Amino acid sequence: MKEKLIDNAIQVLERNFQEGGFTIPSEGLYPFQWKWDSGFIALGFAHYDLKKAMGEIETLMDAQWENGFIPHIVFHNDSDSYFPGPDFHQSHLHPQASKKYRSTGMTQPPVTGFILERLLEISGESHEMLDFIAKHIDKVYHNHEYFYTHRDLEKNGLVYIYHNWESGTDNSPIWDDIWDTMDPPEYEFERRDTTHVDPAQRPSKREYDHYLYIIDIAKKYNYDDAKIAEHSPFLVLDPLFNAMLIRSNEALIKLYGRLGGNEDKISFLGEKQAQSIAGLNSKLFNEDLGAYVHFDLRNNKQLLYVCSSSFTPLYAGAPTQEQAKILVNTLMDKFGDEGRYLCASFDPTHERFNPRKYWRGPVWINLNWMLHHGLKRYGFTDLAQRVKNDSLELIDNNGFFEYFDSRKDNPDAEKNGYGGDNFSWSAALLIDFLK
Ligand code: 2M8
Repeated sequence: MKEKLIDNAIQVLERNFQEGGFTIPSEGLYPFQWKWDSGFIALGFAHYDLKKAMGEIETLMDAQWENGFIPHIVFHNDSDSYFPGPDFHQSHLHPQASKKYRSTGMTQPPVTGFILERLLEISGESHEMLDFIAKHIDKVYHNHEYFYTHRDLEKNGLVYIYHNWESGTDNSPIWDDIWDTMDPPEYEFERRDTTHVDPAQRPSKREYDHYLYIIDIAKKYNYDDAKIAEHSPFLVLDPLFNAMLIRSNEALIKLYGRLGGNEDKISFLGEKQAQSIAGLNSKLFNEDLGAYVHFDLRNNKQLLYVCSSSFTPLYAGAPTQEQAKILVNTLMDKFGDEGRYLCASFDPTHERFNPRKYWRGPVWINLNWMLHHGLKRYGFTDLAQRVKNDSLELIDNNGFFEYFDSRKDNPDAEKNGYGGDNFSWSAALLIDFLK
């Protein structure tokens, strides 16, 4: 079973690999390069083709802006199978945007630091990979500097996101509270995603109006961070996004140590790291819920929901051992029923849970990968193994889907796989799980 699954996963990655040296998440549905997808995809390649793994990171970093920002989509190529494309996003409005590539003017979770660390491990600490890291690490550092300079409004080490697409968890029920504070215009546009995927598994038209309106506000201010912070109705501290930054800081510190020199950078990262961990634990940990939650900066309140992002600080080593125990209790109470695969993307005991709809309930393999490593880090070995086994079983039974129904006995469909098929990070992370 293992070898067959790996072969099939390799086929998915090879099929999604593009001539320009980057990889799309899924044919038709996502025809460009996405930032955090690209990191996970590189891990899959690294197990059998180091050159492709390096190329994946290189093509992403090539689109970095002068201010250190890395966009969430790089439009290396043209395609009319996706909306909104480059003409809507208009990244050129920002004076420091890449002159070489069109992109979006928003970002995604900063995974690249820890991806570099894992690439080095997978390569068996090869000289080739170490040289590659030496060539690119300053760009990742510059990206972290960008976050701490422009996105840390309260100077407590926590960086904000201004759009739900920056979170990666696009239509999480958590954002419903923010949509309630907005009344965007009714946009006229042609949806493309719903020509590839059953609309029941995708966000609604009205949700898209909100997504587009926030981009229009950002464009009005030429993607200026300070103006966005002043005017965006969506301004959130996300535990997943900040956990990724913390985990990547840790990786950069380790990698700089390995390369030698760079004491100034190590000390900057070390200082920020301590602040970010303290910020996460004081501002985003909710004792009553026993989990990390999101914080709505615009309306100055915690958003009181538990979702798979709530557990990602484990991967970053941010919680104390005591907090880690609390998190595991919450995970088992709400998500851990034996009749379910781990880990639903939103609290299955909550009325807003939807087992089939995108980020409103289904299981995602990248979140499971982080949860697995986070649980292992804190010594919850059996539970970590369960998360891994569940991920493998879902893929083995259904294929390399984008997301999966958490119900083992699913009355709604013959299969548990939803969204895009032949999805790159599901394939890449399966390889990393199995190798
Ligand atoms: C999904 O997001 C895009 C917008 O960025 C979309 O729905 O059009 C999310 O799952 C996101 O996390 C992911 O990076 C992207 C590509 O796989 O698709």
